[in-house]
Amino acid sequence: MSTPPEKVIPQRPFKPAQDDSDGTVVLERRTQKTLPPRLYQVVMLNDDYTPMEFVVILIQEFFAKDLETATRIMLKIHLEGRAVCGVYTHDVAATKVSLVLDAAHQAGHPLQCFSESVEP
Ligand code: TYC
Repeated sequence: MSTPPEKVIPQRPFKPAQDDSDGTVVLERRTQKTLPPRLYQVVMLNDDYTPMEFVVILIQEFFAKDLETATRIMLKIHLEGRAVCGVYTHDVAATKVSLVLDAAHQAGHPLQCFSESVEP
C-alpha cells in the first residue's frame, strides 16, 4: 500500500506580459515558491514467523540504524504490531519497501512493510 506522489503545477517565473497603452511591455518577476516534498514513512508489520534477528539486520542495513536502535524498533513491531523504520521522500520510501520485501521473500519470510504519507 502506498500513496501516489503529489501533483506539482509548474508556475512560470514571470506573470503574463501586460501591454500598456504606449506599447511598453512590463514583465513582473514572480517569487518562486518551492514547497518542501511530502514525506512518507516506511512501516513494518509484525508476523509470527520472521526471526527477530533477521528483522534487526534488515532495519540496520536498509534504514541505517545501529544495533540498539534496530533492536528497539524490532521489539516495538513485535509488541505493538507495527513501527516506523524511517521517513523519506516518495521514491526513496518506495525503494526501501521493495528492498525489504525482496530480501524477506528471498529468505522465505512473510515479513510485510509499506509506505504511507506522513500527515503534515
Ligand atoms: N514476531 C516475530 C517473532 O516472534 C518477530 C518479528 C518482529 C517479525 C518484527 C516481524 O516486523 C517483524 N519471531
